[in-house]
Amino acid sequence: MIFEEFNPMEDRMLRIIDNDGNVIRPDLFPDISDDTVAEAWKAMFFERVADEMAVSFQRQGRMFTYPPNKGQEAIHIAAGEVIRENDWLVPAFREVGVMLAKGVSMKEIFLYYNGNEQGSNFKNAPRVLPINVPIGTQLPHAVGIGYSIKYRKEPDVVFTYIGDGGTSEGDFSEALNFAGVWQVPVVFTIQNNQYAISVPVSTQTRSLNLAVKSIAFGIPGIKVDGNDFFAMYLAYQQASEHARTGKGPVLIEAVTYRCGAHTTSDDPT
Ligand SMILES: Cc1ncc(C[n+]2csc(CCOP(=O)(O)OP(=O)(O)O)c2C)c(N)n1
Ligand SMILES: [Mg+2]
Repeated sequence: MIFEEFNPMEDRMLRIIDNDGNVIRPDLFPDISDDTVAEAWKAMFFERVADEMAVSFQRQGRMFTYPPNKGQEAIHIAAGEVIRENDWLVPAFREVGVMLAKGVSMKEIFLYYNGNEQGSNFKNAPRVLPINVPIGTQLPHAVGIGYSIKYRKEPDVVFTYIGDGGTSEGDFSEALNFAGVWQVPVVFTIQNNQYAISVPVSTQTRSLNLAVKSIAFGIPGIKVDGNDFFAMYLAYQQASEHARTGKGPVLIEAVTYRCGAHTTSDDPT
């Protein structure tokens, strides 16, 4: 299990490929077919293009505020390859790729960012909650769904998302506490894109890293290179297996970088 080797107290980060794409941990390389890798690359590329289109539509005055996903695709598509049809997705607002993988359409996402309520009515994507902008409030919902899965003895897992800044919200701690106490099947991902609007992580928290926050709640946590598709795939495989087999929740810190503005309404300079 990677959770023992990458104890967040030691501030180690799971990486399988280096920045040039060389495999640096062949022993950890996930069991994944060439077809799946090709499919994942296409999905990342699709997300990137769709995302750039959304920013462009906003700049043309054809869409309202939009939070770009650029740079965070490996996290989303690794989750998309692992998440099952009956698993739940409880998103924040910067996970377009996972939503697409669950069957949400780009049309629905564009409708949402045009302020049309039909953009939260996912016709072909059951078990996906709407985009959630009030920071952190999605996590208690994810834990509640996890509780119901456990109560009904179903084999499903909840995938939920929050940003680095969101970890300072009370909802984060409340959700992780209940998840730990109840041992619910929830995989929490912190997308650490280094900033909360313009607040860097260094002024957000004095914590050694964000994965280490799991320890106080008695649940496994792991810091992963969020730009390394294979590392994220392995982390999601093992975390969802852990949750699905009744061993309780997992907290993944996915270290990435927000390449775009916080939203199209913000000035990244
Ligand atoms: C409760 C609440 N407070 C403030 C905001 C305004 N707000 C929107 S996004 C954001 C920062 C979020 O940063 P982070 O959690 O790191 O996620 P990221 O945007 O980087 O994906 C803030 C403060 C909000 N939406 N909800
Ligand atoms: Mg952030």
